[in-house]
Amino acid sequence: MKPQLDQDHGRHLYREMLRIRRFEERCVELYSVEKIRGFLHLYIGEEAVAVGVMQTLGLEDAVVATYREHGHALARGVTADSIMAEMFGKLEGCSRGRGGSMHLFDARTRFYGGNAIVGGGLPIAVGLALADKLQEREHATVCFFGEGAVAEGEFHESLNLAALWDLPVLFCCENNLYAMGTALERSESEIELTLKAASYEMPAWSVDGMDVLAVEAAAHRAVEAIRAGGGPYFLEMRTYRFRAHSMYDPELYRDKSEVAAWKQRDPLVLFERQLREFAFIDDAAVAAVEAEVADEIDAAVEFAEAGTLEPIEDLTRFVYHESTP
Ligand SMILES: Cc1ncc(C[n+]2csc(CCOP(=O)(O)OP(=O)(O)O)c2C)c(N)n1
Repeated sequence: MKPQLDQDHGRHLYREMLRIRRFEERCVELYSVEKIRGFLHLYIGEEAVAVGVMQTLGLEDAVVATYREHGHALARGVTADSIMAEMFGKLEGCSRGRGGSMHLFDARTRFYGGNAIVGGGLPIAVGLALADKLQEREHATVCFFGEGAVAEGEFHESLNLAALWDLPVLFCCENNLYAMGTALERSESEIELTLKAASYEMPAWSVDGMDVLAVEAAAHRAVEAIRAGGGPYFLEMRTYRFRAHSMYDPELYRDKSEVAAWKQRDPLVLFERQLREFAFIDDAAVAAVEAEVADEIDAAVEFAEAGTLEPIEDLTRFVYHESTP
């Protein structure tokens, strides 16, 4: 973490969070007119986590995420064009239109999904980190997953092997309190997630996931230690999703008042307030970022609209391995 936040970096963080927020708001509109179909899990409310963590990574590091991954992909540098085209199921999408919202993938930025299986990304992250370690590359792998994944065997197997083999991986648990409609305390006997990680002998701490600077500072500390050969780290990001689990969810498991209380801690609003206090932004600067982000998203939608659907002859392509250049 930089000792002092400077204006450029502050504006960059704000802009990155805003890109995710506005991108997903547009996705909701496009979903309602059936331009985007299938599942759509929104990250709105959790933007500070992906943006804060991503600041600590270099291009050679790897990222693994879940099905709620539009924000991670955008913050990682996958272009809005290729993500939107993927949402539309177009060939120009980052997964060739075959993955859709839950399976964004981009080898160029070492973004290894977009994984629809709860907990499924953890063993992938361990494998990537193992490959880096065996090939003596000083890279880190960051794995994002929800707190619902801690109930899966893959969580325990992955943490165990990562610790046993001292692998360079950051387990980043996005604890938004609910796995679909199930509150953490209804599925776990131990709800202090850092204790679970500590039981595998790895450093673990909890972070305010609504505060982008706190996230960045914690991730920076962990990633530096990982790069220095410190083995795996675990961070619990305490966050909240403002929207439904997916597009259809009556949200009977939580009170409206709880949602409203968390919205008081909206990461974008909190950070904007902070930036204004530091005199790093003003109304004109906010308007300029909004306009810039709106242009980027308009262009992405145009790009996706103009994209191509996969020809029917390609239906059975990639069923078996096929090399890509
Ligand atoms: C192995 C597996 N079991 C069940 C599901 C169905 N499912 C999809 S999302 C979800 C909830 C996961 O919650 P969490 O891991 O906390 O992530 P969040 O959605 O809160 O980001 C479940 C149970 C699945 N996709 N994979």
